[in-house]
Amino acid sequence: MIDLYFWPTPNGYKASIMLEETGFAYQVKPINITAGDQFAREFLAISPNNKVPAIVDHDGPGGKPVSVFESGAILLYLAEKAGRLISTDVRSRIETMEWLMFQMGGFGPMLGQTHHFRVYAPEKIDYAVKRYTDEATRLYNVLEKRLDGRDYLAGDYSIADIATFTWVRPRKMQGQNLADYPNIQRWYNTIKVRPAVQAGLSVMADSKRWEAKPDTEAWTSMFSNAPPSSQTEG
Ligand SMILES: N[C@@H](CCC(=O)N[C@@H](CS)C(=O)NCC(=O)O)C(=O)O
Repeated sequence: MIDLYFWPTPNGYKASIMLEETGFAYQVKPINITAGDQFAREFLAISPNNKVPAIVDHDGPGGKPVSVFESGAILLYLAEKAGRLISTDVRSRIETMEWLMFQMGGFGPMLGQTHHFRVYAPEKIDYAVKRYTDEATRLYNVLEKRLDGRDYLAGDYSIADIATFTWVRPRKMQGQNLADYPNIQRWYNTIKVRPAVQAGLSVMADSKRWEAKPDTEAWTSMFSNAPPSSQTEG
């Protein structure tokens, strides 16, 4: 059994989709990042950067429990455990790693900042909105070019596609429209209808918060690097 420490966000969905794709038994442990759960001592012992997702695999290496934080590390761990969604051929594997790292180091973090300055920032800073919207457009163009004449980012459907797909979903928050990117649109529509993707996206669907304007407590919890006062009082 795998415990999935989760909240329904783009990074969280990478892990839920991957667990559905691989078919490992898992149970969801909600970490409400809008209420400060990510700062709880027990969660920090598993995820020291106070972020979801994280997993605990009770049947880890040697049959002993192991915890994994960082969505890219979780994808790699589960792909290796399952022997699926990453190639064993060295050259194909390098390509999967390249596009996974592109997502982890650029596509995700930059788009996260785009969300922040376009949607969540308490004041509108035109420079930041333009800077990050332009960067989002640049990254989408990199993706569009890569998908020209290719079904997936690196050979067959892989963890690189899962990681990137979940960040294309909130594209409206990034000022992006798939009509401008025909290759991304084709790729996105193919992945979207996979039963495991649909199942992964339905985990905690009722608690979806990332497209809404957070209230003051949620904003404090997510963006001030400290739990909201309701978690610290008493
Ligand atoms: N690099 C990390 C980023 C994870 C991340 O940013 N998680 C967000 C939700 S998408 C979070 O937990 N935020 C809570 C916080 O920063 O306090 C990963 O890919 O796992």
